[in-house]
Amino acid sequence: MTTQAEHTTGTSHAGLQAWVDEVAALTTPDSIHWVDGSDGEWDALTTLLVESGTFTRLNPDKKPNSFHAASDPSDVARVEDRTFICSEDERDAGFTNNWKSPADMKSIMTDLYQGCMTGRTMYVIPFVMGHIEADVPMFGVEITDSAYVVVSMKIMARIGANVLAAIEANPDASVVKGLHSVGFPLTEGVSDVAWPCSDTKYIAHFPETREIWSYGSGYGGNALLGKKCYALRIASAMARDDGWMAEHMLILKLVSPTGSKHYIAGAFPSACGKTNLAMIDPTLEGWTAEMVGDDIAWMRFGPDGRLYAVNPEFGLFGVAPGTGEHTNPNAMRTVEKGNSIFTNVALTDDGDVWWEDMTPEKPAHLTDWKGNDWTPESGVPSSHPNSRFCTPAKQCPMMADEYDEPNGVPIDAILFGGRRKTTVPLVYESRDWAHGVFIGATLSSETTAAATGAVGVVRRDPMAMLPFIGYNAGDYVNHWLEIGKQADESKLPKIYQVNWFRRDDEDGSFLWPGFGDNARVLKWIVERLDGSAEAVETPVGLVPTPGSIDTTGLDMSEEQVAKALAVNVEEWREKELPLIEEWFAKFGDTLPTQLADELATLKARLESA
Ligand code: SAT
Ligand code: MN
Repeated sequence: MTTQAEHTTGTSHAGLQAWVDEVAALTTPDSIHWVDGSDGEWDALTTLLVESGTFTRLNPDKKPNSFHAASDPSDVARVEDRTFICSEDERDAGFTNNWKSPADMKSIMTDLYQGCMTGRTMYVIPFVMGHIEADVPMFGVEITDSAYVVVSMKIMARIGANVLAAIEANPDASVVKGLHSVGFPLTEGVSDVAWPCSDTKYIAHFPETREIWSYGSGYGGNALLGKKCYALRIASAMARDDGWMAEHMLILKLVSPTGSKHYIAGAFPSACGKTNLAMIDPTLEGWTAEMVGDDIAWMRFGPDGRLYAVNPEFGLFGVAPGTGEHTNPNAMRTVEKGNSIFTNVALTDDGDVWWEDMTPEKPAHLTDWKGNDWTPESGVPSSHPNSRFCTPAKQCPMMADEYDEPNGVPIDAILFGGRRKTTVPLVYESRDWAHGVFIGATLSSETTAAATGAVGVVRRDPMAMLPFIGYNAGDYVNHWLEIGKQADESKLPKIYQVNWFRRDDEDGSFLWPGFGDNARVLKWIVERLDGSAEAVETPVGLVPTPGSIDTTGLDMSEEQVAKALAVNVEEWREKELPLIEEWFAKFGDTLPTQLADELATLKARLESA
């Protein structure tokens, strides 16, 4: 038996110890701290972060055991142009990723890492994504020089001494190694700042050796290496090799009035209401929803031939602005329980946090995310549009018990959703798995004001994985097709496209109320799975008959529902097809023929319609 005390000094796992020693020799920290994940450690580190000015402790009567952080204004989001897939062969990174050879990237970054932890503590965080009791526990170790990262990782992943003990007990288990530095050494004469970071940033992934090297940023997706870097980019490459799927999906449990349970996974690009759907409060009498996951789903075949999904995360890292009582009461209940970190939101005068649309009425005075006085007349948002709450998933009042199932829940349906003003119906069903893969591979969304660049431009985002596919995008969509071939089609989830955001051509208003009323669409899907709901064949897929969507209690005519469901053949033929052709051309010879065939089928169906 190893004890916790031993863990603070090192590990009996020779390979791991050697790597930690090697990193310490390169980065020259003042001290090394093996993270045990205890509450005492959390107290010590959060106190340290308050003393160093990174954290402001919130009023415990408002948010117990919770903290506010303001980042450097330049370090507020994932940096896609600084994110690299460093496969040996450039082809394996594909057209959706930046690429550098592992040798070149390691040479550049080794120079940056040289002495980069001078004056700092190097933390070693053992973690597991998913359950430690899973058939295949997915271990990782992150080395970081940021205490903010350590405490955020305690919320977002299962970390600590018991994980290290499990790694030591399985010396042959694969362990993803992540190295992170904020890139701000405290050399002679340099004093620390509240949010250390560097203008030089690299987020590098080495899929063949299952390593992640991150430098220069303290922001979530760049620095909490268990999340997008491991659970999506590296895991997608592992999943390709081992016949499973690592996807950017929520997992929802839906219970009907008769008590039947269905599990639904859904992929949505950012700003399409994924978190709100994960925490949906159905407006339909007798229907309840519970959350299993809000961002990432790992799906593997179970012994019964069905696909089982687990949420590999331990916390929620949600966009704060727009989250409020009316849009997502469950998220509000989750953060109110405390034990949370809020980054780049505003502070209220009584030591609480506020962000845009949290409450209909704006507070009279705030300290904004940049530390300036703020009033409703200031004319600028109080919080950064990508400001975040980081909160324990288990605090969510609608968390499903099945979240604790080590091998996950059987998925009945997969949704692909985007934000489209026109063309794409409220919901339609794919004819079969390959057609569903085509729908996912051509998933699109209009850009929003939340990101830089033109607003309202249709951008393709395959399976909502565009920034997260850890290998060649053509191989990735082909892997989806291969998964379908491994299984008995009747056991595979059915695939649906949804679009809550379609507008009326005439007055520009939304054709569908959205939010809790999306449960009406989920109900139709569940009834399709059970074989009771009606659908009509169209060239794009199976669309509900307007009467088969339950509008009880909604002030909506059947004619309006029909508008939301309409397939405009001419619009598809003249506008959508050329966009899909343009998109598929980017895959070059990596486009699977089966998807080229699906496109030809769609074209033929539209032409004969
Ligand atoms: O930016 S993060 O990767 O931390 C979160 C997200 O994009 O969903
Ligand atoms: Mn996400």
